[in-house]
Order: sequence, then structure tokens, then C-alpha cells
Amino acid sequence: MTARAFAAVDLGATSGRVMIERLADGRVDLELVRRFPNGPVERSDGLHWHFDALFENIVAGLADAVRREPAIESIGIDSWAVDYGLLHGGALLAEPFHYRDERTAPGVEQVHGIVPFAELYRRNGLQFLPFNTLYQYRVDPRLVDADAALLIPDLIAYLLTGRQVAERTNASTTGLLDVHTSEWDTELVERLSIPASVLPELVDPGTVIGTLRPELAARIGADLPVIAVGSHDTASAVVATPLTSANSAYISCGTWGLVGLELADPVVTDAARQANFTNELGVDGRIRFLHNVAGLWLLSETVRAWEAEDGTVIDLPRLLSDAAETGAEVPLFDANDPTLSAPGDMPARIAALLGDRAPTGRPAFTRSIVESIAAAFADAVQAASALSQRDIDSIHLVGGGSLNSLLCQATADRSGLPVLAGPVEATALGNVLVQARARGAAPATLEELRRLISRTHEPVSYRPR
Ligand code: LFR
Repeated sequence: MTARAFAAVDLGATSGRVMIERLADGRVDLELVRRFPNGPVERSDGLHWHFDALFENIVAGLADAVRREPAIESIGIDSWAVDYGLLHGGALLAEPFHYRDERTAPGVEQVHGIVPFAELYRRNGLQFLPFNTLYQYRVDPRLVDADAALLIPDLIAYLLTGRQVAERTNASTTGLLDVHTSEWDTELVERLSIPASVLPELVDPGTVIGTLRPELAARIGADLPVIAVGSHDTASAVVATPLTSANSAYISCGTWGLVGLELADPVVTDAARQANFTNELGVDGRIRFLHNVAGLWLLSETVRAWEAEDGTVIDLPRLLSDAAETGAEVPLFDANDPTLSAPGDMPARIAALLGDRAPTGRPAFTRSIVESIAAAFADAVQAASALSQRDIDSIHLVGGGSLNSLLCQATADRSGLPVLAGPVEATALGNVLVQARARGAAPATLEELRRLISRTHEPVSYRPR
């Protein structure tokens, strides 16, 4: 059988990738074409994303992909959520802000002053995160000059095709989507004095957004359609998480660990609000009932600080194996402590939380981080189970974290549940499966798509000890 090929643009908070994925004989295989660094850049007015560089890398990566695989049929784009670019007359008004920028505090106060959080939660179903788009909009002085506000994947799709849309899974992270109807909550938008005219038409994953603008088609070397996928990276990751039953929880672990369940209906109870669980929209109208836990961010920022101190690159596998030797009896800290959110000296901030319990050597300090993340994962799985009244019998851990065996084992040990790790590239796989399905090259239901993933990517199993 000839393979059907698709291109995935998958942007994470620390790196972006362009990948080719091929479907043939009931398998889906990946080829990495280009990986490029990403991260916060400090400007005079705060933390931003280096958007021009990202876009250039995407276009160059797509051109490479088409050179390697002329049979590519379409392009899908996913990224982290909540951040956006403002457009006026089709031009970007400013470089998009990074969600870790700390300018949003007054926005939170203003929004909650107008719509108390309990009401907000009943309307949008979102956990409180200080960077949710609606808080960012409130403090963005340029919003009044804009004629469109596009989340990052939608912004890229617009620059590629010329069409402005809001893909629904990611739109659900703005806080402005009605959790019950999945439409813009126009009354909420009005109460918050956000100009409704900046909110584009909503589209579902699988919709053809448009075809490449002629000048980009010429650079990339093909006249390809851009198809909306689960453009929120976590939505794409959940598509390709090989959940086998309603009793499986998932952890999509990269910079963040997104811990939760896939549900048919939102849970917006007082208890869910108090536990800070979110009801983000998944592909095919499923609900991603989950909680954000600080994931590998804590480790990568720590390693970054140590590397700056040493002036050399740290061998991470070596550090983790040394950490494995130290034993699990290390002090724990709250991985979700708000003081750990911004970039900066992570070891010092963690040490401040641990006080005189802080381990002195780097391996034990690393172990403390890994065990604290795992403990937060286990707590979130338990909370998801209690809040949704569902028994959980296994955890699927996907994304970059699935390669960290110390973290996978610690999560199994602390939750008392088997952890099934992988695929590491769940997000890119989910991105492509939705494109392939839209083009008739993959089966119709999420369950069938997940069976395709389990056939191709056998998970690594960690039993609780
Ligand atoms: C993961 C993620 C989370 C979102 C956070 C910020 O990459 O998309 O789901 O809460 O980034 O956008």
C-alpha cells in the first residue's frame, strides 16, 4: 500500500518541530524534519515569544519536508495554548507575549471584579491560571487597535493561508468560550469590554482552513491545504494517547504535566472549581477534564541555572541516573507553587520552599524535583477520579516526560497504579491523525485512531512498587 503523508508543525514551549508522518498498512510512522529552539525572550516590556524566528523556522521546515516527501497532502499546526497575536489590517501589531510574563495580575483582579470566579467557572469551566487569555486581553492596551486576535496556531495558519479562524479546542483555553455550547460567550465578552469583533469564526478540528498563499506555496514547493487539527497541543496529545477504557487517566507531560480524564460532559461543580480542574474542549467535542501540574519545566529551568553556573552543558541522562541512585526518601515541595512559574533561578526558589530540608547535592536535589512532580501527578489523578466519580485503573503518560523513566516509575509508585509510557510524540501524532481522518486516510472514531497508535507505539509499562 502506498503511504499517505502529512506534515505536522508542533510548537512546544522549549522547542518546535516540523515532522512528516506516513500512514500505511495500519501503521503511523514519524520522521523528524526540523527541530528548532523556542523559549521566552526578554524585551523592554516583558517576556515574549520570538515569533518571527518561529515562523521562519516553520516555513523552512515545511520546505524541507516537501523536498523529502513530495506526497505530503496537508499541513496541521498545534502549539501551547492561551497566547495570541493582534492584527490590524492583516499585520501583526506586536510580538506575542509569553504566558509566563507577569503583567496579567491586574487583569485577573479586574475580570474577577466584574465576573466573580465562581460564575466564570460555571460559564467557561476553566481552572484558574493567571495567564488565561481573558486576563491577558484585559491588560493589553493594543486590543482596541486590533481587528483580530488570533491564538498562536491560528495566527500561523492565517499567515500561511490568509484566512482567520479560531480552532475550537484552543479557543476553549481563552476563557471566552461557553463550556456548554462551545460557542463564544458573547455576553461574557461584552461584560469584560472585550471587542467582540476581534474574535474570529470558530472552526472544528478537521476543517480545511485554506491553501498556502501563492508566495509561500512557491517557497515551500507545493500548493498544500492547511487543516485545523486539535491546535491546542494537549488536545492533539490526548487524541494519540492510547487510552483503552474510560478508567484510564492520562498525563501529557512536557513543560507542563496535564493530568486528567477524557469525559463526555463537563464537570463544573464547586468541588471541581475548588480543586482547580479545567474542562478544556477536546477533539470531537470530548472534554479534557484535567489539572495543570508544573512538569519538566522545574527540571529544565534547574538544569539551565546549573549550566549557567558551571559554564558547561549538563549530561541530563547521567544526572537522572545519579538521582535514581539516591533513593526516593527526599523532601517534597509543592510543584505548583506560584513562585516557580516565571523563568529565573529555579534551584534557589525550590531551595527556598524546602528550607533547611533542601538536599545539598545535585542528584538528591534532582530526585526531590522528580518525586515532587510525581507526587503532584498522583494527587491530580486521585482528584480527577473523585471529582468525576470514576475509578481509575491505569495512567497513560505521553510526551517528552515518557522518556524519563525515573519520573514514570515514581508516578506509578506514588499513585499505586500502572503507568503506560508513550508515545513520546503523541502531540504530533494526534495532529496528523486528525488531518489524515479529514482526508479519508484514517478511521473515523477516536477509539479507532487510538488503536492505530497502540499497534504502532507499544507503551513501556511501569508497575507500582
Ligand atoms: C502545554 C500547554 C498547556 C497549557 C499551557 C500554556 O503545552 O498547552 O495545556 O495550559 O501549555 O499554554
